[in-house]
Parts: sequence; C-alpha cells; structure tokens
Amino acid sequence: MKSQVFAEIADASRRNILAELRRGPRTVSELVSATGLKQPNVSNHLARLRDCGLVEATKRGRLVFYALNDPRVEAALGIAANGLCTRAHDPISLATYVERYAEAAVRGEEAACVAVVDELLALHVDLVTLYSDVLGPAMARVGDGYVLGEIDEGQEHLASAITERAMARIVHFRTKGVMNERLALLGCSAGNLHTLGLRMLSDYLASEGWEVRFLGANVPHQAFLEAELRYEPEIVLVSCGARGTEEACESLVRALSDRKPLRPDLRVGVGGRCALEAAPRFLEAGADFTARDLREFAAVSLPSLAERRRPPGANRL
Ligand code: B12
Repeated sequence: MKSQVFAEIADASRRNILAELRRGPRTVSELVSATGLKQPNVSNHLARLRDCGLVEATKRGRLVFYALNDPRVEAALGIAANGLCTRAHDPISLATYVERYAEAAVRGEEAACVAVVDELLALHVDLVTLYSDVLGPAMARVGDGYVLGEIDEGQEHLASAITERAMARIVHFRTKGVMNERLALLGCSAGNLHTLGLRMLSDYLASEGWEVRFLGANVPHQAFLEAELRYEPEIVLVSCGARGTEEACESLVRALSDRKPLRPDLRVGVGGRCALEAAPRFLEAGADFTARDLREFAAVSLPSLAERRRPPGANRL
C-alpha cells in the first residue's frame, strides 16, 4: 500500500490533485480550476487514483465528488508533504508554533492563538497534525506549567477554553462536505472533566463525514446510556481521563456492551489518560478497542471498524 501511495504521488499533477482533495471533496470542474490542468487530464489522473484506492467518488444528486479514501492516505500524504513538498510543518518549525500557541493560551490571548491556527491552516496542515502535533503538545506544556507552579488553575482553565474555540475553527475548515451516514456518540465518563482529547476524536470523525453527538464532560452513567438508546450510534467512544474515575468508566463500558445482543453492530472504544493503564479492565468489560491517541485511532481503530462494517463498494460509484 505504502509503496503504491508514494508511486502515485511521485507525479506532480496527481500530487496537486491530492493536495486539493486534502482540503475536502471536489468535483472534476473544481479540480480543473484549482490545479490548472485540462479536464481530460484531471479525469485520467482521478481514474488512476481511484484504481489504486487512493481516491473515492461519491454521487450527490447530479454531482460527483472525489475525496481521499482512507485516513492512512491522509497520513501518507502528510509524510510526503513534509518530505517532498514543503518544510512548513516539519517537527522543528511545528515546535515554534507549539511554543507560540502555548504562551498565548496561558496569557489568555485567544486572538493570538487563533492567529497561530490560521497560519497553519493557510499552510494546509491537516487536522490530525494540528491536533496531535500542535494543540495537544501545547496543552501538555500548559500542564507542565501548572505542575511547576508557573501558572495557576485559572490559567489552565483559560487555556482549555481558548483551545476549545480554536478547535471549533479548525474543524470548520477541515470538514469534508460529504456525510457518510454513520453516527458516533462520544462522552467523558462520570468524574472526567478532560474533554479536549475526546473532542479531537469527535472533530476528526466529523471531518471524515460522520455525524457526531458529543456529550462533553462528566456525563452521568444513566444519561450516557439514554443517549445511546436515543441515537443508536454505530460507535460509542468513552474517555477516561482522570485517575479515580476508572470504576465509573468500567461500569459504563459494561452497561453499553450488555446491549450488544440487541445491537450487534455497536462498537465501544475507550481512551484517555487512564485508559491505557486500565486497558485490560475495559477490554474485559466488553470494550472493542482502546487507542493511545488520535493518530492511532485514525490509522488503526477506525479503519478496522470500517472494514468490519462497510459492505465493499457501498456508497461508491
Ligand atoms: C487541560 C487540563 C485540564 C482541564 C481540562 C479542560 C478540558 N476541557 O478538557 C481542567 C483544568 C478542567 C483540568 C482539571 C483537572 N486535571 Co487536568 N490536565 C489538563 C492538561 C493540562 C491538558 C489535557 C489535554 O487536553 N491534553 C491534550 C489532549 C489532546 O490529550 P489527551 O487528553 O490525553 O487526549 C488524547 C488521548 O488521551 C486520546 N483520547 C482521549 N480520550 C479518548 C477516548 C477514546 C475512545 C480514544 C480512543 C482515545 C482518547 O486521544 C486524545 C488525542 O490524541 C493535562 C496535562 C497533560 N500533560 O496532558 C492535565 C492532566 C490531564 N490533569 C490532571 C489532573 C490531576 C487534573 C485535576 C485532578 C487537578 C488539576 N486541576 O490539574 C483536575 C480534575 C480532573 C477531572 N476530574 O477530570 C493530570 C491527570 C493525571 C491522571 N492520570 O489522573 C494531568 C496529566 C496533569 C498532571 N501532570 O498531573 N485539567
């Protein structure tokens, strides 16, 4: 798969098409105007990219939209973009953005944080990179500052609130227009206030066309279960991010898993700071998977769910 991906993106025209598709689904005529290529050329390149599974086509009314087919393609393109096209988001320059963002966030300067985000959006940095390599590390710095006594709890809250807003901006610009008719329910189990990480997964799913229902922080057990009944999601993602709340999370996972005889397609995933240490416990309670972070979720957990659920060729031309 990897060598095929790199063979395809070795061609500059196809790379331009793929770069445009990283911004969201496009019709042939949109690709023609974005790349400056002739329409038959665009169609030929698209046929080739579809043949090797990099791109998929979806018909919406009378229009056909082309989109990147798989999070692994997105990841491979990110690697290629770092290596081949631009040094804009190599680890060294991203570190500068992390620093600028974290400093602005602890000062409580939302506009400065948004300016950092906007620069990265303008450089076509993808959502997974923005979250995993910029906002996540910046929040970890905020945490370090708190532990070292350099900032107080109010500043930690302020930085978190700003980051929620910055993420809303990112997801707005990184969401593909096409819905895939799949629904996910997400929430933090009782006692857990750490919403940002789970929100990153929620935004990633939204950017991939999922409908999401995000319940937020500290969701009471019964309320979570009722939401599951109401929405009948395909996946439920539970975040366990605070020590001492593992038991509440485990009992939620057990209660959700008990529904599988009636809802055989339901999949339950658990993550968050405490989920890795307590992973065997959650898996024993019926969780289908745990994942360390957004990258693992996007590259491993979600594609494996997609393989299980989506009938081959469904929703494709
Ligand atoms: C911001 C923050 C807060 C904010 C949260 C605001 C919000 N809206 O989220 C506030 C101020 C409320 C807060 C409160 C507390 N916090 Co706090 N907080 C942090 C901080 C600084 C950043 C967390 C963060 O957003 N990280 C960025 C995200 C991207 O990372 P993440 O949460 O780990 O999420 C990733 C993965 O875990 C995973 N993931 C998460 N959920 C899920 C779910 C699924 C299904 C999957 C597959 C994956 C997944 O994917 C995410 C993306 O990659 C960390 C420090 C740090 N180094 O992380 C401390 C930290 C998490 N907090 C900590 C603590 C102790 C607390 C408090 C008890 C005391 C305090 N004030 O610090 C309270 C109460 C916590 C509670 N009851 O939940 C500890 C946790 C230790 C532990 N293991 O329990 C940390 C590590 C700080 C520390 N070094 O001591 N906190």
